[in-house]
Amino acid sequence: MACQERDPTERRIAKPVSLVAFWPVALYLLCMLDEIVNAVRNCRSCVVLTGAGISAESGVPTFRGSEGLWGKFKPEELATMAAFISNPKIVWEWYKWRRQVVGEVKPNPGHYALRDLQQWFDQFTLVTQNVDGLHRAAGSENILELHGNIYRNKCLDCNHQFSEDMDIDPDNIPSCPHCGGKIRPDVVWFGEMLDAQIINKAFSESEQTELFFSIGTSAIVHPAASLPITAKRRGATLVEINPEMTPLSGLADYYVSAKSGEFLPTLVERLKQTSPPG
Ligand code: BV8
Ligand code: ZN
Repeated sequence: MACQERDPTERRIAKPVSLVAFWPVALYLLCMLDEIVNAVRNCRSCVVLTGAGISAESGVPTFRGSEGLWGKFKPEELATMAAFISNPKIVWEWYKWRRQVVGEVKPNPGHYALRDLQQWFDQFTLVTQNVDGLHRAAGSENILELHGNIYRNKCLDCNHQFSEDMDIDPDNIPSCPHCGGKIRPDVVWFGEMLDAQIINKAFSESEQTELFFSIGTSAIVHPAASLPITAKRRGATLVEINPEMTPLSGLADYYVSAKSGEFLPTLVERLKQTSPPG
């Protein structure tokens, strides 16, 4: 369902540059910014999908960036049941390393801007692929964590949930007191189904939303990558924010090649200037 006032056939692309050297492009970016401000003002509902990119400026390695590798392993190789069955020690060492990294960082201005953006909408849903918990730490509400949360633990066999402050020793992985199964991180591994309630909610919101932001995701991992496509097919205005183009960029009404920690605060600032919420 599209917002008023936007010509659906028109697609706009903006590249941030230093204002001095390329004022025409900067002007272009400002126009783009104002059009996105208009879209926000004319829409009552919004879904935001985030990926590792929104946490990059907090110091959390992305998956596909060069720093996404852990030792010689690709995330897709470690974040699987097969890897855990064949080598639970190395998988737990990876998750302990990531818990430590995430435990030492703070949300960045991109996370806080999304917390604030919520107030311009009657219906706002924040859907994240990230397991780092930084959206919640920034104070966002109504978050759908599609792929789980790195701090939580559960039993491999009976799915019993265990408290977050369980300290796991990869050399001596604790067993479930209920069924004896091994304790694993409560995240969704490749090849595993997502929580039906969470993914169904994400799709139903994406089917009804007027505005959809895809932020800091390479838009490759499914079913998450299908959410913006579903929204666009239902007539929503699609905005993508990513310094690099993705398979989604061709479909976006507005592709903003920018860092989320820089563009989102600018957007919220502009909204505060032009149309205070409420
Ligand atoms: C499933 C939790 C049923 C664990 C994760 C259809 C087609 C093809 C394949 C499939 C398909 N359906 C299912 C599959 C298989 C698979 C899949 O999609 N594979 C991919 C690799 C093709 N999907 C699954 O297995 C899913 N389960 O479908 O079950 C089923 C099962 C079997 C077969 C059929 C159906 C489960 C997927 C969830 C896996 N778990 N994470 C953990 O974290 O340890 S996925 C994990 O990787 C993340 O959660 C995230 O989803 C993904 C990484 O993607 P991004 O977050 O986008 O990060 P990435 O590094 O790739 O990109 C970062 C982007 O940010 C870049 O574009 C960069 O330019 C940008 N950026 C950088 N800096 C900034 C920035 N942007 C803005 N600002 C900045 N400063
Ligand atoms: Zn158990």
